Amino acid sequence: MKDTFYVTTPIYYVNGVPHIGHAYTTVACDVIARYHRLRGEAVFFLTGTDEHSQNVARIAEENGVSPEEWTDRMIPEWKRVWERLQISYDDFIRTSEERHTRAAQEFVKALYERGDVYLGTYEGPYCVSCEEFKVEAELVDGQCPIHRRPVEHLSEENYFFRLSKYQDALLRHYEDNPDFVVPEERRNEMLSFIRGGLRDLSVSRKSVTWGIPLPWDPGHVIYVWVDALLNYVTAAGFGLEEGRFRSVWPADVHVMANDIVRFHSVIWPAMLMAAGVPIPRQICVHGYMLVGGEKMSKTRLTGIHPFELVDFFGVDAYRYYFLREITFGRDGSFSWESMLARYNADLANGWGNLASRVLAMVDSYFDGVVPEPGGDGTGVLSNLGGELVERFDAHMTTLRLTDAVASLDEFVREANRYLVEVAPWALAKDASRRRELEAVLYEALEGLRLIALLAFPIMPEAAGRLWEQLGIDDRLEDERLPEAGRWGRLQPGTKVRRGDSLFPRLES
Ligand code: ME8
Repeated sequence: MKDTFYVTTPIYYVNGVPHIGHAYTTVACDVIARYHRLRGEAVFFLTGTDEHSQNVARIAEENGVSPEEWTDRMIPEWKRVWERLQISYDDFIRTSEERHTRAAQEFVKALYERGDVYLGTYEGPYCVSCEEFKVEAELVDGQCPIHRRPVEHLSEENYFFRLSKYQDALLRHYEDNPDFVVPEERRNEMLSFIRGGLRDLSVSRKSVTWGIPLPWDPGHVIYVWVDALLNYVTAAGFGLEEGRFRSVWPADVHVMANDIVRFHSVIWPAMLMAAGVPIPRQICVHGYMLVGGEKMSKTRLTGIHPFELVDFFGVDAYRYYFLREITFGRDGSFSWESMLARYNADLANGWGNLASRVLAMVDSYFDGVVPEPGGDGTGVLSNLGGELVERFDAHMTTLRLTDAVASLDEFVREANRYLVEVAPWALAKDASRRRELEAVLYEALEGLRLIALLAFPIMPEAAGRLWEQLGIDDRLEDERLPEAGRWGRLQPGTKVRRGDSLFPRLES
């Protein structure tokens, strides 16, 4: 029985190193995975690499090594970036691994045996950068509209998948599952694409040798996109570990940018239908990271390496910035200026300042010991905190990641405003108002506890440091919602530990 929340990134081509576009998807998936763990769910978070691409074969050749050597050399580069960005993937699949190649062969063989794969000839344009069969009408001046590079003209024997046969079944699936593709604009695009009529799809290449051979006709290799999509089932144990496969599949959400949504929301579900395997629950599409108004890309050498930013801003700010600044689902640009401005305004002045002023007051007014809460339980922050936990959960579970992050940031602002309003520093001067002072600082500390808890999926290191400063014995990674989200769990008498500022101000 399915009992595991399963989230995936695309598996990336390893013809280069990651840029902030790849990291955007991967960080988003990590936040989703971490949040579901916080809710106490079993989670399977998968990422990996797509290795059988002609682009990989070419760059290997240019560098005078075999594709295998090239990919072996690139994998540590990718893993190094994910490690530094605190990506908590549960598995990293490489399509060159035997567990993948064997199960992928099983899958295509099943389609062949069911009569959904037949031999034919493909004639037409092909973009190697997209690894995609194109139609003439899509081309701009004979070039791929996405990569602005000349296409190849292929004429070769291919095996075809009867994609056209699944047109009606796909339309029905979209109707029965209105949230299958989000956001809605993307769903509508895919619906009109399907309604426009589906052509059968080449699923093998004869003139290519870098790939997985077709089991019944090893003169062909599996078309790289079919090979790649299958990673989502092969990593879940398809064909090899049936018990595990049943507990994990179908995937809850495949996350990606708009460039590859057609593969995921048309071809992939049709392949699964043909094989009699359940369809993933959701395809979630985010926008492009733009450079000079165009999609940042490896091919066009406009990629920025994540470390260029992490070295200056730190990992937490990096993760926070992109989710907060670029509305999840929309295109957006990065700039140093906006990142610096947001860092200082939100994180240094907002989050960092809240934590340091509250902890400093607890230190000086209560010797660093968490005071007793107010008796009436009607504090401003306790009400807001309850709402926050609910709102945050609703946003996260519907993948409105920017709204989730923004709601937390808004709570930080409210907390800072509250402190200015009640002015505990003034209360502290009046001995008769000691009880009020206690209640206010308890509210503020408990607010900080909620902030650390909900920020944990987004900024794991900073949240951990804040948690430690609050002096809570239980480990943050062991906390579970909804219990941990209830107001008032911070124990009076706990000794806080003032530490370094969470987000020191940065100058350009
Ligand atoms: O397409 N903005 O791999 P890929 C936002 N191997 N996201 C971006 C981006 C940008 N400028 N550039 C890349 C492939 N991405 C296939 C996938 S999956 C079965 C096979 C992210 O290395 C985004 O998630 O070209 C996009 O969909 C993906 O990287 C494409 O990665």
